[in-house]
Amino acid sequence: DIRERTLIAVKPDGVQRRLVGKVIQRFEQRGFKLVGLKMLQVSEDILAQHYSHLRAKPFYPDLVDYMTSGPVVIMVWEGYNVVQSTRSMVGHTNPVEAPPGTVRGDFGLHVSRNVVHASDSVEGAKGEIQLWFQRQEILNWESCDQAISCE
Ligand code: YYY
Ligand code: MG
Repeated sequence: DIRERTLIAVKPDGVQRRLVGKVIQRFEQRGFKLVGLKMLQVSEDILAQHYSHLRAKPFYPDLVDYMTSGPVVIMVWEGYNVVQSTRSMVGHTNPVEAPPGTVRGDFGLHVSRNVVHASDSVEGAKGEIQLWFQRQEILNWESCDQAISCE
């Protein structure tokens, strides 16, 4: 599906370390289309929904502290197989296991400071995009290189 979408976020450590541009550049270069982008201070409420599957984990309180420690940049990216492709570009959750060339493998040091978030399934992405974005914040623009980018 060429209209597949995913939610990508540069987490507070990535913003603090001035990695926002580098992260965006990777997905642009790969050929994906940016259709939503904003910077915000995350609330505990939205985080509790976003990470509801992790609420019982021992690291959850630290995860909340980390994710609310400063602004994040959240984005919606669109394109063919964007969920799977961006997951592989982001790399394993634990940067130690993420190969060089991936965002976490190139920029991350520790599982609790792993620079970015990326949705892990098409269904999950739909829910996350609804949670983080209003409908009118996502732009359906046509790119001039459609033939090249398989749109
Ligand atoms: O999707 P992904 O971010 O790769 O991993 P998840 O299993 O969804 O965990 C979300 C988030 O939780 C992870 O990016 C860092 C944090 N975390 C942690 O701090 N310590 C762990 N042992 C596992 C996950
Ligand atoms: Mg996840």
